[in-house]
Amino acid sequence: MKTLPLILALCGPCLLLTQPMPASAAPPVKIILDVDLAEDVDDAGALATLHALANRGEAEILGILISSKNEWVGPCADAINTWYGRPDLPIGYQRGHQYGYRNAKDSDRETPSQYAEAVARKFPRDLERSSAAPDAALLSRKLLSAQPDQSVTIVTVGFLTNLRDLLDSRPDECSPLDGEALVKQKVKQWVCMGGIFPSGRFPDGQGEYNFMYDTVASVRAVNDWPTPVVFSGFAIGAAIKVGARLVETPEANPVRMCYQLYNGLKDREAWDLTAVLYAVRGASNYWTLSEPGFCLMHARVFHGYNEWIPTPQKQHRYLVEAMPPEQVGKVIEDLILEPPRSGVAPRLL
Ligand SMILES: [Ca+2]
Repeated sequence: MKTLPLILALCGPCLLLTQPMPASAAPPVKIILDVDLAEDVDDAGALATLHALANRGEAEILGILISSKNEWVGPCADAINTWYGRPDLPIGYQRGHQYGYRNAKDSDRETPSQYAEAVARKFPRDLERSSAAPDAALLSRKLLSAQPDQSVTIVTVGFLTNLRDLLDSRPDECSPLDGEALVKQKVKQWVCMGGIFPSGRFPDGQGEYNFMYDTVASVRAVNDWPTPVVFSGFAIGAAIKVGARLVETPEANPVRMCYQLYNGLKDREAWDLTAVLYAVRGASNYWTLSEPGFCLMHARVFHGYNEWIPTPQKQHRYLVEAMPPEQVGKVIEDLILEPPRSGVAPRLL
């Protein structure tokens, strides 16, 4: 936006009428990002991608939701937000029961993380523990109700506990609408890293991790979500690997430390990062969209999996590879290497 007056002065208004508007001229995409930030490290990369896009004026971050059960994940997310100069970004933490392949016998099972506690202890942040953050579903209601109709993109790169709880939420002081009606009114689309398309299952019969982890929530959220949904399925992010070049960023970068502790700063599949990139920039020339259909979730003995049913009656689509994955990876890598906004003074504790 800031370049427009300069272009106008240099080129005159006639040129503006004949040239495509720069991407930055579009209003920033309003994003709520729901991460698990626990058993894998790509959530940290997804947060970095989103902050970089916000710094460029392409995204407005409304809040971060945590879908894993781990008291250090919220503080870790807060540390990353703080590094990027957004220490007061709202964070919501899941409160729902989780029933899936890892926790069918113990719904209170913690989601382990190789890096969340160490990063939270090392970097500045003020959230003491995840459960000190508000209920993610109730925070979502508050954030959504304050926004214009059909304006918010929700991105999930973890489990679907929070979205299930949002759909099931009752009217409150934020809105007289129940969860489904509020989502239908305020959400433009849901972008979900999850599922396998179009097959629905790996050759061994298993479903995709994010869908399986809290299978009961996935069935409710995916089958009943009342707005358009775009899925970045397993294969899209599996073909793109980023992370090793974070070694070029300062040691005061908590995202670098997440990758360091997870895999020694090696490249890692970019599943979660692709969902953020699509949510903000759309398919661009990176991907194309599938035909419309219904991503039907099955709950087979808590090992949930999806089935793709093409139909013009539903508003589900999935990403299809277009640009070579390594080129998309370069776009993502450039974003996660970008420094925080100027004026932010990073430091280690
Ligand atoms: Ca994730």
